[in-house]
Amino acid sequence: FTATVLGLPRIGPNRELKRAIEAYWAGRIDAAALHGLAGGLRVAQLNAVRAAGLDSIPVGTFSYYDQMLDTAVLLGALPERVHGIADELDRYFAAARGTAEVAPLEMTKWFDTNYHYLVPELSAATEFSLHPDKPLAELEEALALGIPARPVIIGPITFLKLAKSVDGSELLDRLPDLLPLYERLLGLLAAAGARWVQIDEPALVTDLTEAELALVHSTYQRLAAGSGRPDLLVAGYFGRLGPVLPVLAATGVEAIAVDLVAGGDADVAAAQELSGTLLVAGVVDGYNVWRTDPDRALTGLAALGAGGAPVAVSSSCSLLHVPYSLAAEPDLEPRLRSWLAFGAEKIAEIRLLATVLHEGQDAAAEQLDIARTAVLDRRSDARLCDPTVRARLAGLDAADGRRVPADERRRLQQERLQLPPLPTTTIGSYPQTGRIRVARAALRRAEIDRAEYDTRMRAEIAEVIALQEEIGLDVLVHGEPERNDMVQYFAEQLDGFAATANGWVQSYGTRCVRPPILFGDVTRPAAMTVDWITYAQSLTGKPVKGMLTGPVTILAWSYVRDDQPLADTARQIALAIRDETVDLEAAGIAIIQVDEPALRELLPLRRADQPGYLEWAVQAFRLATSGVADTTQIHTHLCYSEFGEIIGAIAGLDADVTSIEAARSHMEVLDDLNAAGFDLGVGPGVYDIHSPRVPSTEEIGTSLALALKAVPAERLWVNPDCGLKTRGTAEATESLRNLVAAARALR
Ligand code: THG
Ligand code: ZN
Repeated sequence: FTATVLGLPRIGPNRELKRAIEAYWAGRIDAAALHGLAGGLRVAQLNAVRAAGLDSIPVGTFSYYDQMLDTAVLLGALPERVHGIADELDRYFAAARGTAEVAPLEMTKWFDTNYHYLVPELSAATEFSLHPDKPLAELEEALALGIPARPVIIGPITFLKLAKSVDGSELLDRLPDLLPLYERLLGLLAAAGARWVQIDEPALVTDLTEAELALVHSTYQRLAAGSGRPDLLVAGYFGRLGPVLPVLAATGVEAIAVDLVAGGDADVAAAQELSGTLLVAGVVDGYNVWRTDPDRALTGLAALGAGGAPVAVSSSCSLLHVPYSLAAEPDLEPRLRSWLAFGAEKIAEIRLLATVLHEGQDAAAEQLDIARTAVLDRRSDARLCDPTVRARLAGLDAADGRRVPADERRRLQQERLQLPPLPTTTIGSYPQTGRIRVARAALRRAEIDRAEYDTRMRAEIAEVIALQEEIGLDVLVHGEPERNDMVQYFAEQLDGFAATANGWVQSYGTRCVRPPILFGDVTRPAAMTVDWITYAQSLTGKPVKGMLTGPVTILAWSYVRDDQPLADTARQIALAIRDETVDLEAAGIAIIQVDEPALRELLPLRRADQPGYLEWAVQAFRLATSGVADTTQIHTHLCYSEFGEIIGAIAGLDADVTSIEAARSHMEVLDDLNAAGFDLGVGPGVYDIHSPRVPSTEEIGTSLALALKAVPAERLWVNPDCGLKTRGTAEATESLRNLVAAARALR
């Protein structure tokens, strides 16, 4: 084949699948209706993709929730606790999101993307068994339409490396038990009519030991040796394959997908040694929204195949990570729009590049010309280079990221704030009430004006402030009723960002986000949060925290520009946040929180690349937070992660107080922080807000006592694990009452 993509989006062009699944959960539609809608979406998509000219089309990247969960089902590896649920679909959703009786699988980040997968739980005792109904059915569905279908499955090495070992056993030791199942599956798919099967092995772009490399070799040699199998395409993506590329090529697999976007040209030299393997060249970025520069792509394609290997044109990774189509964005500013390619447009780019590669430039001269013009036009737009920001950044020196030593700040801040020992606070958001959603919808439909909306949000803030005073918290928040998404909210107010109307991508399960597009130099035309925070502060004598999102998180949750280093973009955002902290301070706000929940997320996959990232990420945070006086207290909040690899960076942030997810790890993170020399204020989350259960005062007291073994009282804060946005008001209130009671008892 000559033109393909590694995977397709699945939520539906208008999030139809999300809505149908949520309707099924709510009991509003039955399983047959859900299956019918899902099948309709798949068939429409397959026909559209074929019409766009791809000659090999991935099937099986559709999912009701997540592809790792699908693989666990395929291999008979759902946890024992859901086995009792008789209905297959309900069992699947129970593993995904839990029920009143059973806990769900954990969820974590899919490599360095903003997608989250469900983590299979495996042990030495897991008995694997093959359940191939889904891949077979989706293959048959596509073949019946005459689609050149290529089933996609997650490979055994990635599956085992990404699963969690519940008994501490080495999961790669289970390869010999899995491989016969993969062999059988390949045979079944071939017998059902699959010419090709794609085996996804993104784990192969991470650092592998020699022993793991040897496993890659033996695994794929074995799968390639089977008879009655389809041709095999092994796909590594999100980075360079490095030493894996020659190893894979020597196994006899027919094709290897190489990511020329995230991996750059790192794999090109090794690819030039090959002549008998089809190289599926990921030259169209599957994780970003920019139109592909055709000349760069063609250069990459030519270099890759220079050794004589056949080359097919592809996306760098699955199109899961980009919105369906620009067709749903008629109102985007036309100039910006001309620089973009979403899913459908990327498929057209791939078709174009494959045509030019095989038939020459004359075969598509007009389209090539349009693409070139757009790429040049983007480079020439003045919004991509704001001399004022550039000059300001050039004029910074190391002192701009530094504050006086932490214990001196602590003394000055305590003098000003007069907080009790073990101060209590919350992370920022309060439950998003029905009233808030109604008001937001009414504003969108222009049923109310901005002034009325602001009045209603102020009423919410007043209520949240009164509630916190009544509960007896020490440091208050305004509750963030006016914010949709903590990144989108700032992107809407900063120059250099554009928002989409319908650019939804799956974050996990049925949850979607609409990442803003960061296209130009970032500037802050006006203060963004000062009115809301000062209003909240006017209602109380207690300190109200200013609430901002940090530069790294804004980057991680946006589509970022690819024409300059991420570090440079981060510093521009940092300056905008810095200006906001200075304005908040001038308005009398004594505590400002700058959240960086995504600090871990952008961590490069390979160790060699990690120190460089952590260096600029920490510098950006310090630039954002060091413009205030020593008497102003900077807080940050981190969540969603294992902090192991970034613990040193957390200390490097130099925030006066860090609130951090800790409840589920039983405060272990505090020992790690101590080991890294961390001596600042810390608020380990004392209960898990992801669960609707109300923690008792005793339970919170026990957590606090545990925390006090690791952290002296003068540095310890008391707070929940994360924001309260997703909780109900009643349970949040009761939990916070217990939290305050536990802190008071300990004082
Ligand atoms: N914002 C952005 N990215 C994120 C998060 C975020 N990535 C990581 C993490 N948080 C993902 N978590 C969520 C949690 C909830 C939702 C999405 C991602 C969610 N979405 C609504 C839905 O799909 O129904 C849509 C929200 C809306 O209408 O704006 O609930 O916080 N950028
Ligand atoms: Zn959090």
